[in-house]
Amino acid sequence: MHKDILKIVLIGDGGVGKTSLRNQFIHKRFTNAYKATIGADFITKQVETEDGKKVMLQIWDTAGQERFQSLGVAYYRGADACILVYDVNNFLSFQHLGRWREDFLKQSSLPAEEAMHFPMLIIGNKIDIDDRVVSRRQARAWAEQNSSERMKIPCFEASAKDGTNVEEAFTYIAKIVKIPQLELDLNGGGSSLTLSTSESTKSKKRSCC
Ligand code: G3D
Ligand code: MG
Repeated sequence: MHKDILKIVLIGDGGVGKTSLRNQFIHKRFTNAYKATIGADFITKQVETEDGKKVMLQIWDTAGQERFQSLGVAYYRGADACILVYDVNNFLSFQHLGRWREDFLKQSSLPAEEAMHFPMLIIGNKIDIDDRVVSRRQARAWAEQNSSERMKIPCFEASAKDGTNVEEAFTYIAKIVKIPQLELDLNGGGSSLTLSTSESTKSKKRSCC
């Protein structure tokens, strides 16, 4: 069966830029005007594969409940992938990635076999600020440690402010989610799967570790 709406949850400490990243991806804008989030909500955006298949990304953002150090069962329920966000200028937010990952796996009640291979991607945000304390190497090491044989965690560095790598990261998440229809095509043709948003370019450089 072809699943064409993917629930993607944004996870990470408050202040790392989750809301700003989503705004940049959806509206191509950096703004503070979205601050008063009322409840956890989602926005959908369509991405399109190279061979024309359309996939809807339903991207969930928190309502600030990360301050309680857990996002709750309802937020995580039915997620197809999660994006773990930290701030490259804030070491604690990077250290907390493991805790967020555990919280997700625990609350989503995935069977152990599925939890091991669950699609995840990490974004180190705010690279436009010149005060970095988390290196690419550290991020790569974390991703490797938490990857499984079948599911490698890609890591991106981005800036919600100037847009660097935002579209690339969100689009890439669709690539690592198990979409049976796409897998069939891949197995059959042996082609590589490249995704782009409907209105976007296909030529941007990927900055995944
Ligand atoms: P959150 O949703 O993870 O809690 P927000 O984070 O998106 O609300 O962002 C928290 C603060 O970081 C905001 O600043 C926002 O403008 C800023 N921010 C987010 N992403 C970036 C980025 O890539 N670069 C820079 N320089 N700042 C960013 P305020 O001052 O409004 O709290
Ligand atoms: Mg937010």
